[in-house]
Amino acid sequence: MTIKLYGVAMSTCTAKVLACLHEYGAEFELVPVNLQNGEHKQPAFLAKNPFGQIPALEDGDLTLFESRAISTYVAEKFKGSSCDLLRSQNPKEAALVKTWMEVESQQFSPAISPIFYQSIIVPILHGGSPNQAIIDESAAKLGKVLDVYEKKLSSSKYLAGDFYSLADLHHLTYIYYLMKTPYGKLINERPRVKAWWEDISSRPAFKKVASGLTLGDKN
Ligand code: GS8
Repeated sequence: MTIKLYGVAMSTCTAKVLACLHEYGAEFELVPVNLQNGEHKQPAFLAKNPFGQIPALEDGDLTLFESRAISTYVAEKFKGSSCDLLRSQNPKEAALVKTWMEVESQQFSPAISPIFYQSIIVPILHGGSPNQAIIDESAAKLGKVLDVYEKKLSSSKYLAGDFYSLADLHHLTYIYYLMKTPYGKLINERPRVKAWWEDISSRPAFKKVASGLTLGDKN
């Protein structure tokens, strides 16, 4: 039975899972959810994610939500085929992957998501003006997180070691959108972070996804 991913290609969280599915060459169907008409708040979708947010995944009788948990499931399910983004054969590497996945979720994401929301979502979807105070505070926080990354990336090519992992992959979609804003300088002014970004964003699996990340593009 084909995996069904419910979401939209331009959403950061959906695209994160799409990048993971493409890394494994997994067969799946992307089932669009109409956020404009509130489909994600209707009972049929709430049965998949009671918090009413995309993405959700169905694999046979399994229903999952939370993009990081979904991508972890995908990586577990398909491991051993072409790649192993969780490094499950090596407990130490696997622990480092989990550590940096937590860093993405607990440090990086809370700092970058308000910049994304204020710079891209507020003007486009709500027709409003970005709150510069929120952006400035978040940019300062993100800069501190990226200073840690800059140091880490001087001792290894990727975050968890000298191998691409789910920890790196989870950063892709937010940074992709950040690079469309003036705050892309936070990446560009840190040479190792910049080189890491250029490397991870050039992977064929992500290129397939990046073309769908169209929020903020001029029509
Ligand atoms: C966040 C999901 C989320 O914010 C995850 O899956 O990682 N921690 C969760 N989804 C947003 C779209 S962001 O791509 C969403 O569904 N927004 C609509 C809403 O909240 O009503």
